[in-house]
Amino acid sequence: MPLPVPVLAEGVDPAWLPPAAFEPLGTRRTLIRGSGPMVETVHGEVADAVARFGGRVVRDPEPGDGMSYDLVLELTGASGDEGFACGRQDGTTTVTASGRRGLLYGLFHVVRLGEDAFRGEWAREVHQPAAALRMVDHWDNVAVHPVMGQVERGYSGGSLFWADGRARGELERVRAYGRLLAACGINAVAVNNVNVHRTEARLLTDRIGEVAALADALRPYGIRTHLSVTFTAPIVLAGLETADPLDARVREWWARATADVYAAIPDFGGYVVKADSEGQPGPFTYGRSHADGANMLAAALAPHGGTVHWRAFVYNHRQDWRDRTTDRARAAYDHFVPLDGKFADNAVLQVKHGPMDFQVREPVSPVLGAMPRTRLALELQATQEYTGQQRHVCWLGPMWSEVLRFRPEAESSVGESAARGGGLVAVSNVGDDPFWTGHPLAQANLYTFGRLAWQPGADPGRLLDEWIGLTFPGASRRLAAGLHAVLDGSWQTYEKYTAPLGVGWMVQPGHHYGPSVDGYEYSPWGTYHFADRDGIGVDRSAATGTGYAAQYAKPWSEVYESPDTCPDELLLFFHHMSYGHMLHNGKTVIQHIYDTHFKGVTEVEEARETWASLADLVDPARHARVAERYEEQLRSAREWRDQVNSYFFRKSGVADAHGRRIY
Ligand code: GCV
Repeated sequence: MPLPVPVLAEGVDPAWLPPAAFEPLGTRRTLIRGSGPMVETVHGEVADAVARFGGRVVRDPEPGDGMSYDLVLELTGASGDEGFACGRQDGTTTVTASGRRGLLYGLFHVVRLGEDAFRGEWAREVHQPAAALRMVDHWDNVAVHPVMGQVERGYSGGSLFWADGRARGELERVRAYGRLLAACGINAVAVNNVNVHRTEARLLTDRIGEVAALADALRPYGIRTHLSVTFTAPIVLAGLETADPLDARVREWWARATADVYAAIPDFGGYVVKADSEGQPGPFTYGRSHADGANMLAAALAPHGGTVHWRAFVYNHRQDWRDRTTDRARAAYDHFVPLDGKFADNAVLQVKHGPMDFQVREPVSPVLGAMPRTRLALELQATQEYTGQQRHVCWLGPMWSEVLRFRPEAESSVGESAARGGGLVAVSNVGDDPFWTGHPLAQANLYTFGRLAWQPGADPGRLLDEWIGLTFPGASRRLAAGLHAVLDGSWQTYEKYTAPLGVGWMVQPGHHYGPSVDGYEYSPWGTYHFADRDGIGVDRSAATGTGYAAQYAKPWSEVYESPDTCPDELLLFFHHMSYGHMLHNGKTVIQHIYDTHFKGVTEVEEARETWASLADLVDPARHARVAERYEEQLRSAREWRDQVNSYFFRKSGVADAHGRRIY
């Protein structure tokens, strides 16, 4: 039986799968061959499209039925292969896949191509995802957390999965979410926050049925479900007096608990673990290493084909700002690189893209080039914790692409090694908001992430074209150009009016929205800029600083070591510089700060105008939501400009060369 396409509740935005995107497919004759659940998903999609647009769909006809087809979708096997081949000959476009998910991805490829899928002739192309794991991690709490709320760092309303301590039970919306994810190539979802509190811990055991219901809803779209677990589960859930990873009773408990999980969810993906980090418990309590901790869970998962994603986000968050020897940026490398080669085959070390915490500009984490014998996954943040919290437009495609293309060592880029190793992960930016991502244009971030996980070397601009083509079917040139104008450079615009030259932070403590230059300066979190009357920045050189620059292989260790060769945009991350230091761009540090902050605000003003000019081309609800958010973005950008410029004017005493208003 074809699986019906999920029905969206009134007012919920179809995002990049509006019915109109299916028109080229829906007006044609399609033949589907093969059997199995995913074929039913594909059949349901085509049946829905032809019901709307008047085409036809036929399933496994008798040989010699005499019909000719515009599209043939054929599943030839039942392997785990996710690739597909497609081509067009003699008026028929053919998609073949030997694995079930491949057929679904092939179908969405045809949808993306639109009319082009049915034009001319083209040779058979093979499409294969670079990374086997393409995951979104939800930082969703089951119970509303007193400080972090329902979704930690969530800017899109509540959770799709949980509400006020219980499973939300809106599985049709979850299905629709799975469908959107599949259409951009994502194949795994972790359904709860990595900070695992008391209620959430129980998802592993007596509440596993609630996770199984989500897994059932997501499975038809090729998505495996993962769970964040607490390292102390044996203590908090079973009353053992220890969680020591080398204790036989602990290991046995995990083995049994994991077997029960698989009894409920046979294709369960595995565990995500935040250990010894920001108050979450971990193996250090027992004098054990992170490899000991990860390998214990890997052993429990191995008989069932599961994987543990162990996060490398481990650092001292009880620092004293006067201690200049402790450098948070060094922490992941110092903790994990000595463990290279010690992790089990089904243990993946999940590494944030930068050494700090998803700032608008950070160097690529040196861990990503330093553990050749460990499966590494790259973790990106789609939720815009430090990039405007989905009130600001900040399309992160170009930033992520830069990270993925970076070559920490000669052999491979970050994208290539993550794809070969543990995969690509993004912290989700989705919630129960009618636009899914709060800011409608933030949908482009999730879409771009999925497509980059499939093909890390892809040109992000081309992926944005895809997103525009799907989300706004038949978009006029003016609309497409307008969308590019507001999105293409939005990351750099955001960078201009916030913290300068890679120094980071300068946000309001706690919620991280809006400027506070000294917000974290004297705090225990280890996030400093060290600005004084003479200069700003953190000396991370090997010669005179914390030695962080030496964590990179050559040439990067040398490039970053000296202010002469360090790229401007990272200068203050690596060096403490005088305000009068001349950048490669021909400006002094202080003048660069002033200029970028004025420029950033101007760019937001222009983007707001551009968006206003598109009112006749965009659905009114979507247009209004974006327009309203531009008002806030502009207010906030001006606040950033004034706070940052005033702070550095007062600190340095250096006037703006152009005499603009600085308070
Ligand atoms: C889930 C940052 C965020 C935390 C988050 C943490 C992490 O510190 O502010 O909210 O916790 O990263 O990635 O674990």
